[in-house]
Order: sequence, then C-alpha cells, then structure tokens
Amino acid sequence: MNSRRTIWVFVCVFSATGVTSGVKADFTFGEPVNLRTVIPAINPVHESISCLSSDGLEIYFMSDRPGGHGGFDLWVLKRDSIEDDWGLPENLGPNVNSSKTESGGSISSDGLTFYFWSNAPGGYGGADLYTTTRATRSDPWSEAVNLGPTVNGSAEDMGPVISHDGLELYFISWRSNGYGLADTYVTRRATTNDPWGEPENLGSAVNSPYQDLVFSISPDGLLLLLCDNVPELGTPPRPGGYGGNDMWMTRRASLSDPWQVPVNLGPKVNTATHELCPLISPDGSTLYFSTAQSGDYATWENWQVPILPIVDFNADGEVDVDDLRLLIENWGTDNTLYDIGPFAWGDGVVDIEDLKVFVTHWEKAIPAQSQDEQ
Ligand SMILES: [Ca+2]
Ligand SMILES: [Ca+2]
Ligand SMILES: [Ca+2]
Ligand SMILES: [Ca+2]
Repeated sequence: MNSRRTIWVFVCVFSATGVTSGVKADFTFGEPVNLRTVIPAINPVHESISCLSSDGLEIYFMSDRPGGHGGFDLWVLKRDSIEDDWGLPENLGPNVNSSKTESGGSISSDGLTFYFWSNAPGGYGGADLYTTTRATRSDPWSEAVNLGPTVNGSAEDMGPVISHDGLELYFISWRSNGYGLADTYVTRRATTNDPWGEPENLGSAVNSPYQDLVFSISPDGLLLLLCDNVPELGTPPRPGGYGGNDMWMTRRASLSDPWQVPVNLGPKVNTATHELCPLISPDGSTLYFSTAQSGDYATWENWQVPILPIVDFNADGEVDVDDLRLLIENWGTDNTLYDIGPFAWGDGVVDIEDLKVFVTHWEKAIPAQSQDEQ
C-alpha cells in the first residue's frame, strides 16, 4: 500500500459516514464496537449503561441481575485508573435501590450527587426523580431523596440527566399539556445550592407527538441526545429515521440559546433495528448506545463508537495543507464546517480549539505515511 492510499483509507473513516440527514453536520462516527468485547462485566441482556463519572473511573448501569433488591437496580463498575480493568459489579445498595425499578442514573461532574428515577411507593405518582449524595467518592450513597413536588408530578417522571455545570436537569415526563406521549423537560437552578425551579417543556422545536426521550447531554452542554421510543412502549418512531427506534440529537449555539429541531444521528449508528439509550462519554469522544431487536431485553446489545470530527474539509480524500488553509481562511467565523473543537461538534467559533483538533488528526495520518515509506 503506498502512502497516498494509506491516507485515503484513513480519511475514508472520517468522511464516508457523515451525519447527513436534515442539516449540515460537522462530525461523524467511527465503527461501532460491541461492548461485550470492551467491558465484558456488563451483560447486554437486561443491562445498559446509564452514565459515566467525569473522571472515567465509574460506569453506572441498570440491571436486574441476581444479587439486587428486586426489579431493575442501579449498579456500578469501578476502576482505579483509566488504564486499569473494571472491577466487579457493585449494587448501589438499599439507600438507592428498592424492590421496584431504579434506572436512568446521571452523576454530577464532581461525582458526589447522583440522580435517578424509581417507581417505588412514596412519591408523587407514577415514577419520580430522586437524588442521593456522598461526601467523597469513596463514601457510600446517602438515603435517596425525592426531588419533590416542584419537579415531580403525578405522571411518570424518568431519565434525569444532569448538566456538567449542575444547573440544568433534563428529564422525560408523560405529564399533561405536552406535545403528545413523553416529552423532554428541564428544571433549572441559579446555583447548585438553590432549589430546582418549575420544569419547562423544551418546546415544539424539540418535542413532538412521538416519544421524545432525553438520555444524555454533552460535557459542554451544547448537545442533547434523545431517542424516539423504546421498543417495549411500542409507539411509532419519529418520522425520518432508519426504521424502528432511532437516536437523535438537538444542539444549541450557547447555553442560553434555544434547542434546535432534532437531527437523526445518521445511518452509521441508526439502522432498521431499534437504537436507544444514547450516551456521550464525559470527554466527548465516545457514543455509547444500545440496540434491541424487539421489546424483549434478551435481544439487547450495547455498543460504543468513536465520535469523530470531519477534518477533510474539502472532501478530496486527504487531510493536508489545503484543509489547513481552509481552516485559517475561516478563522474567527462561525462556519460549522470548520468548527471541530474542542469537541467534535464544535463550540460556535473557528479558533485555536479547532486547530488543535485538526493537528491531532493530521498527525495521526503522518505516522501511517512514514511507516509505509519504510
Ligand atoms: Ca429495584
Ligand atoms: Ca411522577
Ligand atoms: Ca412527545
Ligand atoms: Ca433504528
């Protein structure tokens, strides 16, 4: 293989899988890898990842494996460093889990507050959102507390997702006066010491007559991942997908801008089967998700896939000085095509963050070239 061919192969990974449904996209995905091969401790049958701690040392997941408190419980895998193997699954214990369903965990960026939902008795009707805290990362979780009647209503309230700054809590609710079926809501607070405010429906741009199920927010708070159903609910997916349930994203230009109309994550990750539970890793580099052939959990599989910036700006099959020139020419603008950092989906301006990402990928191509020339 000559060097040009090597670079071409490299670039194909980035350019052939673009998220093209609906709007211009500025990132793509690599090849999905079955999580069985990466984290074998997680059994995909009845188990899917809820969240990762920001230090990458804890993975929380829901499971009805033996040894729990009944129904689905929340469990965690821990490791001492990013290089270490994951330890054995640990149940979060009776302060969090009950004989009913506990699921949908989301951990604060400092790792000391955990949000989840449960349909255990004692709430405000249907499932409710709960929180638990710990003094340090090595302490046990405290007795869970219902988030209270400002946030929880008589309908099903599920799937809390805490923002990195701790000031927004997104969740799914079937409460009345929405846009049909479940909608995504947000409750906000001025500081992490303030109480949560009255929940707001994300509005008609994001929510629809279909299931609008939030699952994850990016570390910069500019990208929200949703899915349009879970198979056991059996309702039709949002139109415009690839069959069965699909995963979608909505973006906003800044933390104070409104969320935009959701865009399908594209055929690299969405297929004719059901895709659900989309989760962005805390470093923004990986998408975790689940697939299901049907509402039967026995058909579930879990996956991870790299989230990749598109660095071949002129789409000529090479990441080279021509692309660098284009980046420089667009310096200081908001041209999304060149906005590839600090995360693959950019931050609204073409600047040094984008150059850093570009150089990283350019450097990846060069060793492949020099190896070939030896
Ligand atoms: Ca339980
Ligand atoms: Ca409720
Ligand atoms: Ca809806
Ligand atoms: Ca699908």
